[in-house]
Amino acid sequence: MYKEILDKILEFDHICIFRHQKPDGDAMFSALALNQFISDNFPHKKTRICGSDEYDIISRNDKVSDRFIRDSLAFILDTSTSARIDDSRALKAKYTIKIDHHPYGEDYADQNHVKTKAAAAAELLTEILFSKYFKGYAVSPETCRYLYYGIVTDTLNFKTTNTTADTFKTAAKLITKGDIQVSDSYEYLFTDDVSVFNKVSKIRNELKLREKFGFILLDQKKLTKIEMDASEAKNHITELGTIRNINIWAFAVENNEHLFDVSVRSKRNYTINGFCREYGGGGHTNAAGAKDLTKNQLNELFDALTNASK
Ligand SMILES: [Mn+2]
Repeated sequence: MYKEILDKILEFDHICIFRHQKPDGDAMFSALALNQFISDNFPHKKTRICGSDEYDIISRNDKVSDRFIRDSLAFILDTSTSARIDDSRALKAKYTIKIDHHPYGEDYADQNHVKTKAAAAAELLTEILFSKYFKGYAVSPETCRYLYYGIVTDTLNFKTTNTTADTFKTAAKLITKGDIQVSDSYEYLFTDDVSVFNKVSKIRNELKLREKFGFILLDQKKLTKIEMDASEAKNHITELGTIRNINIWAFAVENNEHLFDVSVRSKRNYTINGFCREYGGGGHTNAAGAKDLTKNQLNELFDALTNASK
C-alpha cells in the first residue's frame, strides 16, 4: 500500500509538507526528512515545508501561496485531526496523504497511513521509505539523521511506553545508514543552556502531589516569575517522568486567553487519553493533552486523574 505514496510523489511536481501546530521534534524532523528524501531523489520537484509555529531546536517554514498548495500533493505528518494542522490550507491541496501514529484520529486525507504501534511518525516514515516500493531510491545520510531525531525526540531517547523492539530496529538501521553518533545526537537534542536549567529548578518547586497524581500548574503570574512562555514551560513535563511515587502526572499552563492548556502523561498501566478526549483533546494511551480548559474544567480533570492514579 506504500506504493500508492510513491505513485503520488511521481505524479506531482509540487509537493507541500505539513505538520501539527506547535511542532515537536517528530513533527519537524519528519517534515525535514521527507523534504530531504524528495529533493535528493527528485531534484526537479518543487517542495515546501509548511507551517507557522516554531520548534525550538530547528524550524523551517517556507512561504507558500494558495495557488501552489492547490496544485500540489500535500503530506500531513504526525497530525491526528485536521484542526491540528499548522496551516488550515493543507486540505485545499489537489491530493493529500496523512502519515501518523496517533490513535483516535480522523481520516481527513485522500490516503491515511496510520500506525498506532509506531513510537513516532518518523518511525512509520522510515518504514515507508525503506519499504520494497521505494527500493530504487536513495535514503541519504541526512534523511536518516532527521528520521532518527524524530524517533529519539518522540520517545524521549527510547524511554516512553510506546518504544518497541521495532523502534530499536528502525533506529539501528538509521544509525548505520546515517553514520550517526548516538551521543552527539543526544547532546544536540537534549542539552540546554544553563539559564534553562535554572528556570527548570524553579518549575520543579511548583510540583503538587495528590494521591499518586503529580502536577504543576503555572498561571501567567508564575510564568512571568520564571521568565518562560507557556509553550516552552510545558515541554518540561518530562521532569515529572522521573518521579517513582506517581503514576499519572500533568503540566498545565495559563494561555493568553486565560484558559489552561494541559499535558498529561502516565506510567504504562494507566490510560489517560480518554480523560483528555472529554475536554476536546486526545493523544496516546500514556501521553495526551487538551487545550483551552476553564479553571473549573481543569479542576475536574485533575480530580478525575487523582482518582485514576490510585
Ligand atoms: Mn509524534
